[in-house]
Amino acid sequence: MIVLQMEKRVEPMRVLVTGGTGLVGRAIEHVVREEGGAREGEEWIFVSSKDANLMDAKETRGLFEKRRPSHVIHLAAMVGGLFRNMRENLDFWRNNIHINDNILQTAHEMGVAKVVSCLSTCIFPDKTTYPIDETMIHNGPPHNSNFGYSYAKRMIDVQNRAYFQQYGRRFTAVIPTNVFGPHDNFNVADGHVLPGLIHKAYVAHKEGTPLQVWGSGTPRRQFIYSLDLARLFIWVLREYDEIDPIILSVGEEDEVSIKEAAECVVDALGFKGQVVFDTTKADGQFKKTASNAKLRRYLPDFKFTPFPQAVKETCDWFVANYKTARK
Ligand code: NAP
Ligand code: GFB
Repeated sequence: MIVLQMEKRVEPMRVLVTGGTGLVGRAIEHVVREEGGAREGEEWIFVSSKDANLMDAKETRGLFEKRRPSHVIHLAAMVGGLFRNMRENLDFWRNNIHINDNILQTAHEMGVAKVVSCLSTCIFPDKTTYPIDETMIHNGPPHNSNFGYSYAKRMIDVQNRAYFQQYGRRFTAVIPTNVFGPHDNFNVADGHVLPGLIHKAYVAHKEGTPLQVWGSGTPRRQFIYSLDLARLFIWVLREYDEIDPIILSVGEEDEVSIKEAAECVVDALGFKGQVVFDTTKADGQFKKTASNAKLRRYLPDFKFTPFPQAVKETCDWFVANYKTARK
């Protein structure tokens, strides 16, 4: 474990949040703007691909020269659910490798004090013991459904260690489990399971048709509410001084089956129709149970939003923003 006891920064941070218009970025913006997540004099800048295509080194450099961040929360990525990953492994690899290398190398060249990047619990070895912890990232090949995305994400950890070893750079990463919440990608073909089920249940309710849950419903997942992740992300930026990554997830005991997650969506939307399981569709990884013991050692009292409440808030947001939601 590499722990840096650096003197805490005196002048206020100027934080660049890449991927600032996505699910996680919008949650961090909400916490910063509405929950007093920012401190006196700090500047928080939330950017999207409209500000710079981060797959392009020149555009990345231009963004950093314009914004001159002291800190970076790096979220920007090509992101998708199981089915998009199964279709586009090469693009997930290439796009994310370019984005990540441009961000880290530019942050190094521009003397950024700290970068916090984003891995995922789906990048761990497929054949593994449980619960998974931070030491196991490179212990074997990831699940075949998303090897492109997984290997690209694992390289962030390799790069973080290399920038520290060669230049002493404070580049670290968090490892969120499945995230959901307002501003999610509700596109059924490309998105993740919870926004997909919310979108499908909403349409089924309107059309009086059955809700189609893909797969057997038996796989298990730990879901973290985007607003909880955002609160933890801001703590990591301010207080976490390790180069090694940290898992940000609810506990193993909060893991639910896809069937139970679907039932939660059905309750939240008041769906009364039939629920059917399309077992011709893939199940993906059966489980990727992660331990949050390291997080608990730092933050023993952090309270996660109860899953049913988080699902209800997400459903209410989707219904209220149906016209403009990504779908
Ligand atoms: P998202 O909703 O799909 O948002 C992706 C963000 O990245 C958007 O702001 C997008 O901007 C930006 N982006 C994509 N390609 C870009 C490019 N070439 N140049 C500049 N910006 C680009 O993703 P998310 O769910 O918030 O994920 C955020 C981070 O969390 C990602 O690193 C992801 O791997 C990680 N993560 C997500 C989950 C999950 O379940 N969602 C789980 C674990 C880890 P545009 O809108 O302009 O394209
Ligand atoms: O969120 P998800 O697409 O990705 O969940 P993963 C897939 C699981 O949910 C499978 C079932 O068991 C699917 O059969 N499922 C049921 C559905 N109905 C649906 C639906 O309408 N849409 C979707 N998408 N699934 C991803 C990785 O794995 O985890 C990504 O592939 C990413 O790289 C993400 O890291 C966090 O949880 O299986």
